[in-house]
Amino acid sequence: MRRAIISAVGAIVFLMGCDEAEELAGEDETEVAEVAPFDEVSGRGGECATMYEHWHFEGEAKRVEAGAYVSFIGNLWNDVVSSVKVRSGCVLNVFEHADFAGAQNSFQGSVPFVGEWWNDKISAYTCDC
Ligand SMILES: [Ca+2]
Repeated sequence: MRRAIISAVGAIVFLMGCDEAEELAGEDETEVAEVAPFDEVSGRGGECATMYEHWHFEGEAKRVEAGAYVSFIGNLWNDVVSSVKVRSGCVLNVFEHADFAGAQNSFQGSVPFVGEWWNDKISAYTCDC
């Protein structure tokens, strides 16, 4: 009888250990980045920039190819962009309205916030390296 009790306690301790391990595993980030980060050293990938839904490069990400000439960003992304990362040596030109109309601005480097005025306004863009 005593042996059975000891075994039961041992099993409970073992199970608690498993739960703890599962909890730790559950803390892993499950989000998978849709856009590979720039390789600043090799400059590989042909990316010119990445645009983000939220400031500080959060939310959905949209990859911009070098040489992009996009007169309309698309319904999903229209008036959405809040931060951008532009590859070293490249320039992202943005426009307030479709067909490169309205206000115009250029971004270089890492821009954690495009600014109060440009926030959720970009509708067209070009990107050159
Ligand atoms: Ca707009």
